[in-house]
Amino acid sequence: MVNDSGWFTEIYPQHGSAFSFKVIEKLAEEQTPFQRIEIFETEWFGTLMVIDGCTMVSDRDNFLYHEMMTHPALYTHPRPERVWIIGGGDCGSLKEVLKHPDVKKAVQIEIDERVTRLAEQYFPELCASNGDPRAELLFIDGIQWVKDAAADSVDLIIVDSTDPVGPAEGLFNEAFYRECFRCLGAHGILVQQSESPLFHAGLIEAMHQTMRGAGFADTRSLFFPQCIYPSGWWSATLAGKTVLAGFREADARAKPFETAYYNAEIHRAAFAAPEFFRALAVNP
Ligand code: AG3
Repeated sequence: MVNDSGWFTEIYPQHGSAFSFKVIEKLAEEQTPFQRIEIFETEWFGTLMVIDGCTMVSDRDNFLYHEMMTHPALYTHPRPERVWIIGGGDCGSLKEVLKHPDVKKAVQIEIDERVTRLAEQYFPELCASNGDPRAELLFIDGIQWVKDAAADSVDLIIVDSTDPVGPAEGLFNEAFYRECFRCLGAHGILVQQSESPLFHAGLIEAMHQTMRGAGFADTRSLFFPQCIYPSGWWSATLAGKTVLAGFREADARAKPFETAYYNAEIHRAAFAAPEFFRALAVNP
């Protein structure tokens, strides 16, 4: 909602706080069968996509999220060739995945085609690699896709979803994680956006337990700043079929592509858990 002075605010009612953007103009608004999508031109953050009142991507800071949702997991896996992105309709994660020359196939499974069509129009930079012959864009239910897929058919599954309410709710439970586990190859990794370490520590802890309950041998969270999301501090959680300690550090140091945030030092630092997480058995 934009107020009379031209500010869009996402309110976090359970946490007595909010984040606002000075809006220049509303560029688009659409109710799809799944959700309400709005696109704003803002004063400093550039173009902003909002879904059901929640901020999704801005031109200015999406690099943080998209780089940290992809490169740490890609450099943790010994040889990631087959990648699925569940959700991620703005194509920002897809673009980062395709920067890895080892990736042979990247399938984006987004339930709402309108997210991608609006991203193509208003976030052309994020969609710049969509024509890559290794990329495939599907507009179907990711939960069903994973259920129908064969065992050992993917190396890395990236769950780039909205908050765990509405269409994304079914992406945060043991049944879904079990299907992911089944589809992953020997050193397979699942990485999922896991909300704010400050606001949603309980959710992160539950994710670790549920992922392990689904059969994963190891789970680990990583942390990064994201000022447009609740609390300004965000996380992603990895679940591995094998131990997740360590990464292909030499490869990360010699990465053959540009990033704005990710590098080998950031990779290492991102997995350091805050002291208050010790009691939660996250990153033991
Ligand atoms: N996915 C994470 C969005 C969660 C933000 N939550 C909120 N604003 N309440 C973003 C999709 C980027 N590809």
